[in-house]
Amino acid sequence: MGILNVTPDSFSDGALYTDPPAAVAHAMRMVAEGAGIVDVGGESTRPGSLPVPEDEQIRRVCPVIAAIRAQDARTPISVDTRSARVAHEALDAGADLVNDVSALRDDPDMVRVVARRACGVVLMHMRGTPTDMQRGGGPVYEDVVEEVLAFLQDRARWAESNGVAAQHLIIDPGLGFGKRFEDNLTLLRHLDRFVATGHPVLVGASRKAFIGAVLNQPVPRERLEGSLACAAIAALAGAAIIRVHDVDPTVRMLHMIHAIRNAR
Ligand code: HH2
Repeated sequence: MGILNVTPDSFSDGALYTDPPAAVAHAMRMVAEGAGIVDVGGESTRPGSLPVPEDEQIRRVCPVIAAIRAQDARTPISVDTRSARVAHEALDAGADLVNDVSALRDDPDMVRVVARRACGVVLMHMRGTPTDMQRGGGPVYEDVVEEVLAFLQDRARWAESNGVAAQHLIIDPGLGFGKRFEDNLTLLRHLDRFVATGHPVLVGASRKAFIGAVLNQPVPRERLEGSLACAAIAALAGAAIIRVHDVDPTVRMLHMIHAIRNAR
């Protein structure tokens, strides 16, 4: 999954793709490099960020989604939003799935939209809100794997009981969203527990602050090697979708893993 942030303020690539032609060109480049999904977002959810009004999100993402769809009829497009109205408009513009970092909690209408449209939906774990989730270094967990797993299973059951088909659900431990630095490493180490639920697992580690903490690298764009290590661990654990900024090196790394795993 290649990331396309149509935002002025995303933590690592803010303002690079606010111009629609530049956004579409970046999407096409990621597809050419091997991205199997393009994730289009109009709201940064970095720690400390504030919500973006729905009209503004729609203005940012819908023309870009429509333009990508016009150039490429095949590659699935997801819309990264917590808003039902943004999801609805994005699906009308040509998106195929909804990536909701609130796991359908923020907008009471979201579950109806994804159930009615019968589209895929990512349920992500987050403790707190983007605005407050990393205050004081992040919340404290007794057992982060058990707690995140229980949350995601609970949200999946709730979505199913509200009409979302089980086969449309994707789960995501939400690296960096209300986690202490070491929680992110623990979640990656025990990703097999999430895979064992039977739901496809999405992992988004790309360029995040915990990688910067391990490698002592404050600049997000300089965190490629750490991001590749996380992606490799996620792939080996059986993650179905890896959300990344740097598609080309990630795809090449995954091809190499695939070749080794298919050797006699
Ligand atoms: N991470 C970010 C945004 N959306 N969605 C899912 N499902 N999983 C993630 O880990 C995830 C996500 C944050 O990364 P990015 O989009 O690069 O930054 P920003 O929120 O600042 O736009």
